[in-house]
Amino acid sequence: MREHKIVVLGSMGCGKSTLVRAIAAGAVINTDVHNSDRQGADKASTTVAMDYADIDLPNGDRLRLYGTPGQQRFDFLWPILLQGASGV
Ligand SMILES: Nc1nc2c(ncn2[C@@H]2O[C@H](COP(=O)(O)OP(=O)(O)OP(=O)(O)O)[C@@H](O)[C@H]2O)c(=O)[nH]1
Ligand SMILES: [Mg+2]
Repeated sequence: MREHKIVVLGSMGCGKSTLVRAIAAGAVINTDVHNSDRQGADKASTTVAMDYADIDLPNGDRLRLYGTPGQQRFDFLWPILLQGASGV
């Protein structure tokens, strides 16, 4: 079995968490909280740590899917989440 770590990058509100939730179709680690940054994007909630899901692929491999936070003040998390990634 091979593991594939994929990280979803993008600006605030572009749909990273929505993408992870849609692909996972099951259990997801979700760190969204009430959004108080209305200048960044006028949306109800925002990710403050990461999104995560692991998905079993049809060939037996495992996809480890991470979503970054989008707010600029959480930029420091991007290189941490990118460690060991095979795709973004
Ligand atoms: N128009 C449109 N909006 C969508 C679609 N899918 C998701 N959205 C909306 O786009 C927004 C994306 O929000 P998130 O998935 O939280 O975005 P994010 O990139 O995780 O945002 P942060 O965590 O705040 O950086 C939400 O308001 C969704 O309801 C779509 O297919 N079309
Ligand atoms: Mg998000």
